[in-house]
Amino acid sequence: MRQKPDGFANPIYVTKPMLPPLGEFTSQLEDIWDSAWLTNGGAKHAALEAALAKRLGARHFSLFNNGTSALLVACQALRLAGEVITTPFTFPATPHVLHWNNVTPVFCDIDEETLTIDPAVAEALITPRTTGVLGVHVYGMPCDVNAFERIREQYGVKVLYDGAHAFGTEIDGKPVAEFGDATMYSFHATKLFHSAEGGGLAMADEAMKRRVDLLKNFGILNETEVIMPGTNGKMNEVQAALGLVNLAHYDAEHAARQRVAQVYLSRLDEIPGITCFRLPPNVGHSMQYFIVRVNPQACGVSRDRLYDMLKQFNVFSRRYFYPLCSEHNCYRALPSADPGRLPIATRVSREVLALPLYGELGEDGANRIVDIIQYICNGKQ
Ligand code: T4K
Repeated sequence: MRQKPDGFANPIYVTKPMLPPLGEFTSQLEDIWDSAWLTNGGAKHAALEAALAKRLGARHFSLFNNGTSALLVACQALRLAGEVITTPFTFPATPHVLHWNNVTPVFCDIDEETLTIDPAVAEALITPRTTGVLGVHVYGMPCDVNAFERIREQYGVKVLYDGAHAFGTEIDGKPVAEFGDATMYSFHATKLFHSAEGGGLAMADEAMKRRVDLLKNFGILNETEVIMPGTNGKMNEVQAALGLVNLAHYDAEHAARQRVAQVYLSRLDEIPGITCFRLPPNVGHSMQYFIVRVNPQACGVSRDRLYDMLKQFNVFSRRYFYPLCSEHNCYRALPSADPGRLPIATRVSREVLALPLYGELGEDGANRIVDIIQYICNGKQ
């Protein structure tokens, strides 16, 4: 057996937030101090909203304090009600926003290759109560947007995308923001582009943008008129300032992550039972996550064993998204949560592992992680 590789001296997590030189951020903070304007639609908010609309190719765009608020408000603005078809293979925020809007999530199985909701299965789940589809561009892999466009037109349902992982994702050169009624983005610290916490909503329709902007600020039209029951979803000036600084470093971080991913792609597939999740060549990659699927029979080691063993080398991978949302107590009683109806999602959730992906890891760090995985799998630990 090969010699045991050294573990890392410090913990290596699934991600490490991009942090700009501190001076760039403090210089933005000086503007905020000078203006004494901290939130409620200040200059930084306006600048970041405009910059991101351009960067993401969004016809209309609204900033939020986090991605979950953006999705909550999108459900309100699109007047989703009754049932909405969604994926169980996602972060819990996705079905939660439906629940908070008194909408029943209807879990739909995923496609084996794309890991996004299968449009044929989704179509079969449409009932007279269905008002929409909430698809997730999971790991930055776009849903079958053309199939859902047809479903939207044929059945008159809304199509909302959770694009929390899809900053920069393109299909045939077109940004994902161009598809569906709206797309949510998350700018959480764990995302490549982030504002510590933050989110955004790209929308096709100008009237929706007006409604969304009201809804995220309590429905306040002016000092004496509140025209709808809104919430507080506003991004503040400090978040927006961090976003502005980080946006300038986005391309460099994206390129650095591509170099890390290239190491994984070139070496991991050689390990029996490990398969890298690859995006098709017509999809521009968000570089948000690097995913492998573990086939325990071929590998000799289960996904969970690999996940546990990696910790002994100070590598903290993540099992995004296990368990499925449909397996959590708050959803498991729903008829659509029956694992028998979700065979692909159930199996895939037991195979996937997110490996560390961030620029600072470097090719050297990625090579060391591959050496460790090779050692664990070859030794059938
Ligand atoms: N839809 C989808 C599909 C999503 O994936 C998410 C969020 C949302 C909706 C909701 O968007 P937001 O409302 O959050 O904008 C993390 C993130 O908190 C969450 O934003 C993200 N998805 C999810 C996939 O990952 P956890 O519970 O895994 O986070 P945590 O605290 O375990 O962090 C993961 C690792 O990142 C840590 O092991 C270390 C590292 N880390 C984390 C933080 C917060 C750092 O190095 N520095 C940090 O500041 O949820």
